[in-house]
Amino acid sequence: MVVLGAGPAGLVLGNILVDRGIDCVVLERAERTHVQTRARAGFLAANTVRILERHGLADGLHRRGQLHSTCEFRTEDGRFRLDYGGLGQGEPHTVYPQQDLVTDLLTRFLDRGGQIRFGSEAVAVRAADSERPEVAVREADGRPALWRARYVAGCDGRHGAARRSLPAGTVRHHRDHGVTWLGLLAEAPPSLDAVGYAVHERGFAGHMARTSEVTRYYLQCERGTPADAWSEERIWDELELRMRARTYGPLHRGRLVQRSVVDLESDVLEPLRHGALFLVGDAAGLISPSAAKGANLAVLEAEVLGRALIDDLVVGDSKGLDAYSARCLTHIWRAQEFSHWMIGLLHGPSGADGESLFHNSLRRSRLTSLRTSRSQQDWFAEHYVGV
Ligand code: RFL
Repeated sequence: MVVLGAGPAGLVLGNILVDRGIDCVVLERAERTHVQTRARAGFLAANTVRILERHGLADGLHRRGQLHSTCEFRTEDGRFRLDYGGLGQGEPHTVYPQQDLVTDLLTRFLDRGGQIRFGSEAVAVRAADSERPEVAVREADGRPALWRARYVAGCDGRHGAARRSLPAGTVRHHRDHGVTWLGLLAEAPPSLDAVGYAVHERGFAGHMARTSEVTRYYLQCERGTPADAWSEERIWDELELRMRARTYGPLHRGRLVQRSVVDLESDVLEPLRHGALFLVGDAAGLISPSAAKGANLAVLEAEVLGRALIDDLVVGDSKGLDAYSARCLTHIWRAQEFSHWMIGLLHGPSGADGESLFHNSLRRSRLTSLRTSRSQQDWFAEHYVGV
């Protein structure tokens, strides 16, 4: 088995396979330190935690992760909180930085005897109609190599080789939501004990705890804004303005240690299987970070594929592999639908024309429903924490 990419998808899959004695190599383009320090996600759904527990991969998150179950909306109509951990299915998030999870998964994979080659970049995958699939690789020293395996898992993200190697006729559903966020990581403790969503006429601002010393913030900006366009002071001033710090209290400021520009985009590829090649995680579909679903879907899909591969390779039952694409697409589309709904909840056009006014009034009405309707709150909680 060849797995492309050592992100959450590739490493969960690799762990599930080596744990059952299936020969598996992970090819990773980047160096180990890069993989272990890349800060991205942080909110793990309850089902993600259960999957990781089932495969003996949850020790670190239980030791160092924090349960999180409240979000706060700040809008032109005031603020309200939802204790979503007590609504819907009654499940909290576990906040655990993605780079810590990846480090745990990597350590466990190597302990279990898994093989990983850092600095090995997959260049092309020939698996769609081949009996003996091949992965062409550029090794760390620049030399070409060829890996052959029964199956290939494309867990190499949105810019990986798996996506580039798909046969003509693969369908790509795509949406550019027309919204851009500046993603920020601050060396500062969280400023509120909740996920903060600020809806403001100047644009969205978000606050998400990562650890007791690190907080992620998002600031909606114009499309095309370079990551370094704003000074730190301007960013903090703008965050405080949109989060209405004068009314609700100042933010804990700190050094901004990471900035990235995120154009909110979603896509889903269909099908997720092409002969012996399976797409998993961001390689299968990209989901905007508005509802924090990407890493959770990656873990879920890795488990679905891992179990199906075990059935096929150990017991000779290929039904799970045949059903992989349809099964995952059902989960992916539910997450996409909620994520899309969140984008509509948190952003509105800035103009004063009739269409913008109409859209913003709908958004306010949606927030009012969320504030006042118990059934709407249960629906929100179930989809917010669920994958
Ligand atoms: P990854 O994590 O991108 O890993 C892919 C790996 O493949 C390697 N690679 C290759 N290796 C070999 N050959 C090639 N040709 C290769 N090309 C690439 C890469 O180096 C990398 O190591 O994909 P994976 O495993 O599918 O995991 C997906 C998640 O990382 C992603 O969905 C999340 O980070 C999304 N996301 C969030 N998801 C959540 O569930 N909760 C969150 O709170 C959350 N916050 C976020 C996020 C994504 C963000 N970014 C990227 C915009 C916050 C941010 C800012």
